[in-house]
Amino acid sequence: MLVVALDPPFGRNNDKRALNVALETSDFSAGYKVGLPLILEEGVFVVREIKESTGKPVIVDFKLADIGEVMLYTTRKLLEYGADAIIAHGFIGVNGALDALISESRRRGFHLILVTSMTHKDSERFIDKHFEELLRVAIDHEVHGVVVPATKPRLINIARRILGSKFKIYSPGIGVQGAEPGSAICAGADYEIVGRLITRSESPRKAAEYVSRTQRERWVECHGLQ
Ligand code: 3DU
Repeated sequence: MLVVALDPPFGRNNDKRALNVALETSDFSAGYKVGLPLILEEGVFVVREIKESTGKPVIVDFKLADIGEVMLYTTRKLLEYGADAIIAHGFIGVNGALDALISESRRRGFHLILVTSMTHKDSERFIDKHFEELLRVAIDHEVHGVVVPATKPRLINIARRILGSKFKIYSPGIGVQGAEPGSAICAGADYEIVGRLITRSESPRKAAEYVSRTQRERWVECHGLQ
């Protein structure tokens, strides 16, 4: 249920590498998310290093939003470096853009995850106005999952209702951005994406253990034992 977002800097003096944080937290993490900050800091080889050392999948989050050809080239490169999943913006649309990634994900078997809302304030002005249409893009093209913020549990409820159980919901915004660990799981998310609460803590292992335990407790409270 926990995906650790490995965004630098790590620790108080940026004294750790992403791999150390990944290894410390791997008992509690279902996977890792890396973005441009880490790849610019440590190089793209870090994707395979994390994947092979932890045995966990790595989601590469460039929030792609470009013409299909450019997103396809970027994605193929990232797959060469070991990416298991790619995050793209739903708002870019399918024709001439996401269609390239959708067919490549079917061909190559990587997971495509679409952003349908974001945590920052102005997501309401633009992206959120099309939230349900973006969910529809995910359904119509049978992508793996969507990103819906933990800070907007109402949207997670709506997404779960519309998507059913076939699609994964990934929710960032836990900890520093204000949502409580377990709250998105309670609202219907499959995974909580957690960065600084874990990566900047004195002990990433203890922080990840705390998040994971809280998620399990909240799961039982909200959904029963199942
Ligand atoms: O706030 P944190 O340190 O837990 O990091 C959250 C991560 O989730 C970070 O990698 C960011 O790129 C991603 N994310 C959001 O924070 C908000 C969004 O709407 C989408 C992704």
